[in-house]
This record gives sequence, structure tokens and C-alpha cells, in this order.
Amino acid sequence: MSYNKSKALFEEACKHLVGGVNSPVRAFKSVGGTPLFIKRGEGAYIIDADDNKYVDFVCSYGPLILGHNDPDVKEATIKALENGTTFGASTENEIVLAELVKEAFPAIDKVRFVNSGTEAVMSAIRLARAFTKKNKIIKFAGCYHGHSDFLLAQAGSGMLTLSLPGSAGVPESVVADTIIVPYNDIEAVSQALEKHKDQIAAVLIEPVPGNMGLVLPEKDFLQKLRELTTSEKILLICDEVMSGFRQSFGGAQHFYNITPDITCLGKIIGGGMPVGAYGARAEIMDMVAPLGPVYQAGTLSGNPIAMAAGIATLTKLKDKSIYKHINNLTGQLAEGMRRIANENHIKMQIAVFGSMITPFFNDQRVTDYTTALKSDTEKFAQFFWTMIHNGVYPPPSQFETWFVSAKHSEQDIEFTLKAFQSSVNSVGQQ
Ligand code: KE4
Repeated sequence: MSYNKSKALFEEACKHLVGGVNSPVRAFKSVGGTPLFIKRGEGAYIIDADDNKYVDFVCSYGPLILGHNDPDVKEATIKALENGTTFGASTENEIVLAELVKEAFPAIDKVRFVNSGTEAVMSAIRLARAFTKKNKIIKFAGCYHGHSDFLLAQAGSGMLTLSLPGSAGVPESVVADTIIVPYNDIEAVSQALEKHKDQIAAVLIEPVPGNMGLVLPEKDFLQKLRELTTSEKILLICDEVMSGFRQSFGGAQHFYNITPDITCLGKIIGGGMPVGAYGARAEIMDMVAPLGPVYQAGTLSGNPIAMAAGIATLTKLKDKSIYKHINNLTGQLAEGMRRIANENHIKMQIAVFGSMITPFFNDQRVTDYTTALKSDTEKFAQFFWTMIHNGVYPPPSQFETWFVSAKHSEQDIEFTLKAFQSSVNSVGQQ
């Protein structure tokens, strides 16, 4: 396989774009080599600048649950485009998408659309602080909630990939109100609540973290967290930017039967266009301008083209057979990975939630940030490039989740497991 065109494009990009990219994880820093430039996506596949074709498991880091270039999403987006791109005024599509979100998330009375997951979580925190009149926020090490200043502390995703514990340019004073506890450690949460009694506005969590790689909540962890926050009159904010509409037509909150006070969404609800959202019961949401004192705004919030892509996506996802298909395929992929790793005596943990999956090069189950960090990122880098050479495109980081789309097939899973076999063999010889 030749990568010459990607190499040339990357060289050019580095003259104009920081690190040649517009989001750090795309720079392939933790796997080395030159990032691939993608020119087209089709269903379960992406084609790079050198016309190499891959089975894609990045799926734009989550939005493309229907796969690339879904015909219904494309048709709806083009149709909306014919009426114009943006008006700086409300449109009917904002109502339609809000109704679809509310149908899937009964804990939401009212929604505010924004342009990214970062904006959604940032706004939700501001709202929680206003509603409770308290300032401190508890977050979990390894969870990533976008790049708002006060949340760039032991975050996951690109920060974990780049081994950045925090970010330059964020004053100590800004993160002073951010308390970090280990994921899955309810005792640590309880102690933090005690230590900062009556000062905590909210606990912010990815109910099923996907930014340390995929980590699953221990039995009753989320339920106990809900009980604890309820008894202490602390808001629970579920960041479902990644998990929303992923495992089912709802969120991890439904799978684990917890009712958050505020829910943040993104990715899938935009169908590949820039959309984020936060929502809660009316008592909380009505504090947001223009009804209340919490200011939040956005030139392109509720953009009609993005709304159309989101509506087409969520409407299609009401067909439960889609979830049955992608969750089953992901189960097959996981089982195949486990079998191959065992047969080749490679210590791996394969975490699965719906159509999210992460193969960890780790000899122990990954339950939090500390155990995630014990993964062998050098082995992952070797594995990653062998998968690429075998026509499979995983996320370029051990600490990202793979996504299966509705367009992946049994054949794609078989093809991927063959590539996995070769990749695990090459790692095993290290
Ligand atoms: P965005 O601002 O990137 O739309 O969303 C931030 C965000 C918030 N919450 C969760 C749970 C998220 O996973 C994200 C973003 N996810 C990463 C992937 N791990 C985005 C990929 C990237 O940064 O390029």
C-alpha cells in the first residue's frame, strides 16, 4: 500500500494547520507515522488520498452510526441545503429534532442545541452552578467532556493519548473547583462529597466512558452515584455525547436505569454535522436565557442543515433492528478478538458496550484511568499499523473507542478478524 499522497498532503498541511490537523488525536502521535488523509467515506468504508480502502471503525469518533454517506441522511441534508444554510432565526427542524431527543430521553423536558459536545457540557456546568448556587464540580479521571478550561484535568481522549495531565493556559484558579475522583470508586465520591460538603454543584460523568478506551461501570456504581447525589441535593450530569443513541434509541442512562438531572448529547444527534445539545427538566432548563439568568448563545446553534441530518439519523434509528444488527456484529467482533488473543497467548482485554468496543493490550481488566494507563501503547502502535496495512482503520490511540456502524457486515467482521490475527501475530513476535 502506498501512502505518498497522504504524506505530501500532511507536509503541506503542517505549513498551515497546527500539527497538520484540526483535532490532536488525528495527528497519529501515539501510533507514530504519517496521518492518513481521507478523501471519501462509503458505508462501512473510507478511502484515503492514495485510494487505499479500509473498513472504518473510527466512524468520525461516533457520529456515523448509520455509516458514511447514508443515502437518507444525504438526501435530507441536500434538501435542506436547497432552502439556504442558516438564517439566524428559528426553523421548524429545531422543533422536530428536539421532539426526537425528548422521545428518547424522558428526563428531558427542554433542549438547547449547540454546535459541539464541548459547548453542551460547558453550558450544562454553568447551568448546574446557577441552579444550585454552588461552584465545585466532581469529574472522573479519564473521562473527557470536551476542552472547556475547567474540565481539562486528568481528561481522557486526546489528552490521555498525548499524556497531557492538564492543559497549558488553564489557570490553577480555574481548575480549583474541579475535583477529580477515580471512575468506579463510589467510596472516593462519598469522601469527596463529605470533604467539600455543601460546595458541590454537580457530579459530571460519562456513564459509560469511551475516552480511556471503553470502560464499563461496575455493578450498581451508577445507581449508587445517583442515590448519593440525590441525597446530597447535588445535580447529576450525564455526558452522553458519545453514548447517546449508541447502544439503543436512548442512552446509557436507560440501560443502567438512572435518571440524571442534566443530559448532554452530541455526535449521533447531528448525523455527521456539528450538533451538541443539553437538556433537563423544565425547572432547570428555564434558567437559561432568554428565560433565565444563565447566558448561552451561538450563531449557528440549531443550524437547519445540521438539524436535517440529525432528524434523518434519529428517525432511521427508531428501527430497532439496526441496534440488533450492530450490537450483534460487535459481539461477534469481540468474541473473535478474545479467541485470537487467547490462541496467541497475547494478554488482552476486550471491552464492549452496544456497538462500542476497545481491545486493550493489558493483562488486567480496565476499570478506570489507572488501569487504562497500564495498557501497552507500544504494542498498540504496532498493532494499529498492521491493521492499517491489512485494510482496517482503528482509532489511532489505545485510549479511543472503536465504533461499528449499521453498514458493517458479517463479511467486514470476518475481514477484520483476519487482519486482527495478522496484527496480533506481529505484536506477539515483539
Ligand atoms: P466535541 O466538542 O468534540 O464535539 O465533544 C466533546 C466530547 C464531550 N463528551 C464526550 C463523552 C466526548 O467523547 C467528546 C468528544 N469525543 C472525542 C473522541 N474521544 C472527540 C474526538 C476528537 O477530539 O477529535
